[in-house]
Amino acid sequence: MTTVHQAPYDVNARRAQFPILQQKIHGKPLIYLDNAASTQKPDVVIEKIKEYYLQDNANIHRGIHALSERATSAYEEARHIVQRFINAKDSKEIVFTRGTTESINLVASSYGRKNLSSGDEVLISEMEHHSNILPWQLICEEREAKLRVIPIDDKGELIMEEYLKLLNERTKIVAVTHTSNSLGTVNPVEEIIREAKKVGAVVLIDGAQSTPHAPIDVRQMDCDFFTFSGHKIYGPTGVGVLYGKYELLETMTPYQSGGGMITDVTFEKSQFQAPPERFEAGTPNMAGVIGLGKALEYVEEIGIENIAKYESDLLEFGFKELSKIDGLNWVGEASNRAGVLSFTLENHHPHDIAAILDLEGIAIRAGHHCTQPIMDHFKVPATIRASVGLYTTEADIVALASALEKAKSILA
Ligand code: C6P
Repeated sequence: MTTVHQAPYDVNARRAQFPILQQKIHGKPLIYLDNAASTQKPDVVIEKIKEYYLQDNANIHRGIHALSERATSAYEEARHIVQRFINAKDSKEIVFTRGTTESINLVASSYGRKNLSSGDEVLISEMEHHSNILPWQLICEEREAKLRVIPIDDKGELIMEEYLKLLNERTKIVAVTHTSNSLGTVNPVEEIIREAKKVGAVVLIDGAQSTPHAPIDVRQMDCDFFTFSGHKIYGPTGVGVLYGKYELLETMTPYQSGGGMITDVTFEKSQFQAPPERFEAGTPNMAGVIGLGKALEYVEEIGIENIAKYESDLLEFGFKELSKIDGLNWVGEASNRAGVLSFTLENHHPHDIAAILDLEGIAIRAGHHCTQPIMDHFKVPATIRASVGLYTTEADIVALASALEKAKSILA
């Protein structure tokens, strides 16, 4: 469980813990508003990784020597931290992967291949990241199952009546994002899961964009699988998490095979370890996992509820400030939002705006954000997306608004 601190949120103290933020870009102080793509790392995470390489580096689960034992125990400790962070029942339900993309591919490939057959249906939504579309598209094609899509409305919310209509006894898997990376929409996942259970479907929640912004409780949610990426929650790149209910993980065959995931190998037949090791073939990203554990401890220390409250006020402020800009059209106006401000500016391509903002020291993302179906829905090629983190300030938003005005006048 996370700790709640009642002290006022001191964003400047937080900023001071992120060395990368202290630099200038094109002679201007860096304003980093691309957190949905990847967050910056606090010094404690950088130090933890450095300390690992300076003192403990060795392969885990293999060596009978001090370094290997220290590395193994730090790696397994990180698994416990993740378990606590998302309130899983058991640390054996935590599989380390390369990130959300690999976690979803693992489930599609391992659970999907075994449990889907001709005529079955997999249900995703129109607001999914490509990482939560393509693995299902591929496995449905292979298993002759049907991929069905929950539509969204023009506010960027799931149309829940359509969802209920799509659910039926052929629905075997429902895979939806908790929070949209392009729209900021926070989906009613508990209701989605409750309804899916009524038809006996298992549910995967893509938590890439929710985990950094809100408390996660997989037991309360009652999802079967939950995925997130380390680099989006102040941890290192190349590491992520797949949570799966143990009784499901246990039935699944390996996603990859190799060292570290077997109990016995002969040329005739091999036996695999129980989860989570069954799904962690080869030498894992030890430094990454240990760094991720430290990042989650850092977030716990601040209190994820405090971060959520701070960011939610900041987003409200952002919506008000940016709405004053003539020609700005919001893309995504759901009543429950987190993390991102996504919009277009009439007559200007998002890429031109991004290039001018960069000259002002402001990093945002312009593009389709790996969600082309959302762009199709809103009939835009791309959006301008500013995404916040625990170190974003109101001053950053004010600077963004004035840089957008400047960009408009340069391009006019
Ligand atoms: N979205 C963004 O700028 P990986 O790349 O595996 O860490 O995460 C993939 C992914 C899956 N689901 C959602 C909802 C996501 O937002 C992302 C990554 C980044 O929006 C990079 S495209």
